[in-house]
Amino acid sequence: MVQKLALVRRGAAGSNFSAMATSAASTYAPARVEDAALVRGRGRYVTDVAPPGAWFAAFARSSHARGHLRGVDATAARAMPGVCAVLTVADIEGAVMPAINPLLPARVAHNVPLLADGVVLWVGQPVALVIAATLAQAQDAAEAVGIDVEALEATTDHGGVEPPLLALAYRSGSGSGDARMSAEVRLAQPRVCAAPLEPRAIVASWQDDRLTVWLPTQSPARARDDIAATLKIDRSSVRVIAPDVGGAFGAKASVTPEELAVALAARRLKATVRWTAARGEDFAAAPHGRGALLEGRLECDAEGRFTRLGARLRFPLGAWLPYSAAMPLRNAARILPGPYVVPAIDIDAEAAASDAAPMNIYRGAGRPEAALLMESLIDVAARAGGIDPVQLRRDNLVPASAMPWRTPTGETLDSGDYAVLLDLACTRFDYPAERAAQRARRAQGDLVGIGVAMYVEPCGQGWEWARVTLEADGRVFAASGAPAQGQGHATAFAAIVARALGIESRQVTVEVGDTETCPDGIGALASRSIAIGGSALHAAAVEAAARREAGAALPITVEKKYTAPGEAWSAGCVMLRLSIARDTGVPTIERLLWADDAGHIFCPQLAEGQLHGGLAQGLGQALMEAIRYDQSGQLLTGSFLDYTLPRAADMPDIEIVSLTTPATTNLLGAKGVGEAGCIGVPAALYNAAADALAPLRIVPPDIPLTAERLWRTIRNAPQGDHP
Ligand code: SMO
Repeated sequence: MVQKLALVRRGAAGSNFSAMATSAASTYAPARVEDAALVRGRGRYVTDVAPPGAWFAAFARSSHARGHLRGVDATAARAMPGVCAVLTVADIEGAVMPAINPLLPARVAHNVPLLADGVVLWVGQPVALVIAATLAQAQDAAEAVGIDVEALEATTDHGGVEPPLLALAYRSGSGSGDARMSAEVRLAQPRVCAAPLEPRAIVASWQDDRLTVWLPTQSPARARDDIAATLKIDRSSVRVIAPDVGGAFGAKASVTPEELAVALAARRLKATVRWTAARGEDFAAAPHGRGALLEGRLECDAEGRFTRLGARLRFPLGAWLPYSAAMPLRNAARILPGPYVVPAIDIDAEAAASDAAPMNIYRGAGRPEAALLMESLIDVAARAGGIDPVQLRRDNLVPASAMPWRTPTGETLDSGDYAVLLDLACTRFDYPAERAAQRARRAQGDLVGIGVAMYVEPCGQGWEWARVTLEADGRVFAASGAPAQGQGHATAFAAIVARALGIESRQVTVEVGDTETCPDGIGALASRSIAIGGSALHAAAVEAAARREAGAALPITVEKKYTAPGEAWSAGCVMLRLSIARDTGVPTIERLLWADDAGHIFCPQLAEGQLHGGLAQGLGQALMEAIRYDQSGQLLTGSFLDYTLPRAADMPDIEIVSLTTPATTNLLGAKGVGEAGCIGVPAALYNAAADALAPLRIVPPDIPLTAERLWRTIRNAPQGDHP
């Protein structure tokens, strides 16, 4: 059961948007328009668009994490039925993976080829690409490719062998040196996989010296540019289409070697080639997320004010760098102080390669790491100082009157009222009563904890393009460079344009996901689609309306680029009650209250859906999910038999209350909402587990807090206070 989203409005003095914010949400709150097709199996995904006669691709992959590649023998494979071609590194024209986001230059170049060249770098690395008439023929031939490897010792994540490829440091202020309380925390997070319903896939078609690519990507424009650069052709010769996309979560933000190799094969054969990853191929070779080692120290003065935050964040990178590989590190370091006043910081973040699958952004992308470390530090400090953890937070929040707030890492929090957010959560959760009930249950021996976590969520920066067309017959077309992967952009974008034009949402047709018919775009990532993509649409629609008023003849087309002057910072507070069964270790979320401020919300139903989805993934990470490698770099979790995803029955009741402080950094007052559940929920769950175990004087194991790990921890409690 899910409680309806409750809206609490706050006026925002100084926001251009505050006048609009009071009237819009209820008027423009249409039901999702995309669901009728998607929930009836009538979606059109990349694998559905493959034309008859397309060739099938399959990959022969490395079964070693590191080794000399002494030879690849494709003779037998080439002779097998239906086989059209077998490509090895000799056939890919020296193509290497594209450069990474220049926001964070790597210290060394990483010229990782599309197919293994002389060395193998991780288990699952593509070594040869087989093209055949049927999928079975391609797979059979891929198995017949002889891969001769002299195995070498593998470097695991945090193995301490590889020097950091990326490093960041933030230092500012000076610690007062008279810390009354201090807390230290060291937490390890496992790698996780994004596990979208639709795995990676591509259809690449070469015709008349042009390449058309269907790809479930979050960034069609960048995929086009990366494919063009890899194939050394002009980007005007490449069209990328993202049709319906079955989830992405960051793992589809960057192109991967398989996709580029298939595109290259299509050109080489002057044909259409299709590939859909098996689930196991995504486990082994799609980008993973998280995996960081987090260490921190928080110091407070005699009044319980934070005086200094020190941290060392170490991220694994795997064997090659996707475009956004450095983002988790950058985000975790820059937002670590969260919604709090921290006078002095000393933060080091670094990332090193390992002989494992690549790392990339995954829903939250560094924000969950920051929240987990900061929020657990606050709870440890509160416990050490005998202060209520809510009170300690309240005493250190950035006051609303100080907005916009310059953080010690140089970020600018544009808006927010964190004290109101915390009080709202306390009131709705009935925090004092929950504490009283907890005391009573503890007296009876129950292991029950209350977890609190606050978070901030920057929603990305930069620009998006939009195009709005008013047709003579009354139809309106709205096109954006930000595609959709299930979020409901067709619904939300239509609502934004309809409001600006004073028409009904259903009069607006939204077009996204095609580099030929849509304007340029950065893409759907970093919780930026409504704030930035939506603002671009709003601006284009407003100008179209003005031209219509001024008497311009229809049709009218306005194409506009919107650049956000800064990031919009959403925030939230999660409070939950978690019990842990003493005899089995099974954790149960008994209650979860969540106050979230996503700024102005256009479609409450969509925002709520985003919060629920993020919560499911945050819960999965905190309680269940873990990618495991052994010491030799073999992947131990190659299927859903070994890797636990949360299911519907694992979801708790969710009470959501929404606060609105409109963003000041975009035209809509909107903030991010899609990643929030991954940010606040794991930190609150960890803190709840720590609170539950505190009477035993033990700390929780690292996440995931599985029943087994909790049970072992309870069994090993020093004082023997267990059955
Ligand atoms: S992890 Mo998101 O797709 O920026």
